[in-house]
Amino acid sequence: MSFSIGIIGLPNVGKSTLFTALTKKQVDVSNYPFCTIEPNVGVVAVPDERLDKLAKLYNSPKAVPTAIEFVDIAGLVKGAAEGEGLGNKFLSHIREVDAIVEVVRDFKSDDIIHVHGKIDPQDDIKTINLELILADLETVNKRLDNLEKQSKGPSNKTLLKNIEILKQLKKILEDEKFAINLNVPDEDIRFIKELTLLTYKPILYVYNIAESEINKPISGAKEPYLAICAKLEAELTSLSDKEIKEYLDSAGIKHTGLDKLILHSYNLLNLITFFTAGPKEAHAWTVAKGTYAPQAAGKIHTDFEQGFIKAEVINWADLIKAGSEVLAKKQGLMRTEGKNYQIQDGEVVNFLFKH
Ligand SMILES: Nc1nc2c(ncn2[C@@H]2O[C@H](COP(=O)(O)OP(=O)(O)OP(=O)(O)O)[C@@H](O)[C@H]2O)c(=O)[nH]1
Ligand SMILES: [Mg+2]
Repeated sequence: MSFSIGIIGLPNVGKSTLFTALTKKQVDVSNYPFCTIEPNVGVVAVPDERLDKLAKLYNSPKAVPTAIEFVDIAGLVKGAAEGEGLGNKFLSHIREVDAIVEVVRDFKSDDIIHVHGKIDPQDDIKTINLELILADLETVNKRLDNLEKQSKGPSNKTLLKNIEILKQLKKILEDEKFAINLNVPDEDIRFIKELTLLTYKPILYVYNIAESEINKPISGAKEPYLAICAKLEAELTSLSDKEIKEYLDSAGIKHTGLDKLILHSYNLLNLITFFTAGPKEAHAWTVAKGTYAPQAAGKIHTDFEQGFIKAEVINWADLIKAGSEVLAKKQGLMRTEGKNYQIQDGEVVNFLFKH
């Protein structure tokens, strides 16, 4: 299983330009057996300097980064929720992703048509977000109808509670707010997640700006956001690593816009990264926050989960500071944890299991 980010926005705003730039950073997919490879899906490595440092420490010839999928979704137009443009088909593509990157155009060009005839990113965001809200409202109304019919039968506590949640969601959406704004106890989140609402997904706004505007703050931008020049990023991907480094140094920045986009997107998903490292390879793995040690082991191999005995765990920075695993053990920095331990972000783990 890998996590996916859908790139959405009005037509002609630079989604495919960004996507194509991202696909230049495609990982070697043979390391990621569960990835779906379709033309509009790009599997991209998540840059992580912790992994690079661990690979160095262990002299691992290979470093396998964790990866996320980006999905290039066709442009959305006003009225999509009623089937305008590619309409529902396109909305169903968004339903399948774990988080959304919403691209808005903030660059001027007489050659490239803007569907609304003017450059107004805030207004574009309103248009798109309203379509997402309307699509969700339809989902909620359908489900509500359905459950209300069922509630005419023998009464059932869960059913009544779910109807109540749907009514609250309906109210929020009718106020043109996102479903994510609804506060419910943890136990009810599952029901809401099953509805696969578009406005319950984490979202990042990407302002596609002109190259000349880079480093200028955007006033009134919708949070959380990132400003990127898609065209420049696309050009950068054809440079060598050395040339990119020179460019970054001369511009006085640490990461390319594309790397920032990948990192921000990864962070949106609320995941953690843990590492395994040895003489063959250093490997970064992704799991949801709160994952227990055996399930984290299962991410590597199902046998690891079934035969799980214990895990030796150390924070990556402590390990680097100690200088080696042996020295870390001597200093008592490596802990042994059992099946009720939740793996934390940045930990290096040795799983011990019986065959
Ligand atoms: N000047 C400039 N042009 C850009 C930039 N980003 C994209 N473009 C141009 O805008 C046009 C549309 O870009 P695409 O990436 O195809 O847009 P899209 O959002 O995928 O469009 P649809 O797939 O039709 O929804 C292309 O001609 C791009 O070269 C930019 O940052 N600056
Ligand atoms: Mg496109």
